[in-house]
Amino acid sequence: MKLFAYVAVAAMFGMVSCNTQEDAMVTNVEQNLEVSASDNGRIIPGQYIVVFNEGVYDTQLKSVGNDYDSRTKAMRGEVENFFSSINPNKALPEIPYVYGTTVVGFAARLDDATLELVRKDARVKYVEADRIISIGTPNVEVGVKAQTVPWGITRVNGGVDATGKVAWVIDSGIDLDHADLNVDVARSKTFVLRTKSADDENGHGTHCAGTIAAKNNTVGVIGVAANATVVAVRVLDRRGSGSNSGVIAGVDYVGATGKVGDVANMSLGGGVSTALDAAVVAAASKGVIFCLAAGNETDNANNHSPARANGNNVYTISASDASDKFASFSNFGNPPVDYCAPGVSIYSTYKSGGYATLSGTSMATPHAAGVFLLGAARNGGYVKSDPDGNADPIIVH
Ligand SMILES: [Ca+2]
Ligand SMILES: [Ca+2]
Ligand SMILES: [Ca+2]
Repeated sequence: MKLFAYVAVAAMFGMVSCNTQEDAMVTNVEQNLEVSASDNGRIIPGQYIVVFNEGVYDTQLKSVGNDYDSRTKAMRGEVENFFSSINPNKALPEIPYVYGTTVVGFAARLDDATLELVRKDARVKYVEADRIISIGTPNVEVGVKAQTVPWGITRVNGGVDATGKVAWVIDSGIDLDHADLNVDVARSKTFVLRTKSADDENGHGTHCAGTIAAKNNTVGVIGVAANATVVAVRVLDRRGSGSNSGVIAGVDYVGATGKVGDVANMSLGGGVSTALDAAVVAAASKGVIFCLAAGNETDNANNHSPARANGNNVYTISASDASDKFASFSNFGNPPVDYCAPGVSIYSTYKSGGYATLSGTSMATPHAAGVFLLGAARNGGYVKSDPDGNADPIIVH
């Protein structure tokens, strides 16, 4: 296949697979710095995700209610107090993100001495090295045509009106004024540092949004849950790169702001991240249905986050082609994979008002997200040639 809209990175590097997180993380920092040849999966030197033990800040967070901005503001104050308490004579470190809804914690740039103090503090559950998450640059066919029904929409019994339903697309943003999408601009938000808009400069997020919910009108495509509202939660930049810490911030926002019955789409992934998995499971437990790409490494999905996360309302999606054959690139393994969905040569909306054909579990996942927006999922037969020997059900409405 020539197109990989989703390129996760874990296979290139050593993984954290033990429970002694802190030591494993530090070891991985060193290993990864030695082997990193590109931005994909690279540890972000000196940047860490810190998760507090359950309950440490319950009292403070309860007093501010459930609003995302209030919770993150309160949490920022607590994190600043935390640093004052462990390091009273030192200036605050740079703290790009704080989390107050799903995992409770923060991301910060830490020198080695401060990192040691953080790791030893009794309030801290674990510390992870932050990493780059990156998606590949796909080949793109751009143009506006009379409305067609892409094969995947037909396969999952989509194209059903879902006006008023809401899908959160945690990705590169969404083309906010695309004529074939209903974007909730007010609730769209960017978590990419030094950007102000959730508008999509890559195209990947807009493509996912179109498969979920493109309008049934006279142009372009139609989504599985046609005419539904999409909200851009921008965590990837114009190159399709982001950080685990930024993705967790996006999940935290959806966990605080999403409503029961909404769907969240995560067509991204990377190495194992305990914090990212925990954030997804916690957000989903509040009633938003999360659909996660299995990944494109022809690997066991248990080696990748958030694909390996399991919990209530959490579904991991592998990819099939138009013949119901398992896509050669798709990750596998049950659990965590729950359903297979169309992910090869998928035509959908793209940045700047365009349309494009892409392949990947990134494209399969929004088919599942659309089905869940329409209601309960059904088994539409089993995928052929599933490499784990346990054929995944193909999701349909
Ligand atoms: Ca359309
Ligand atoms: Ca699962
Ligand atoms: Ca399987």
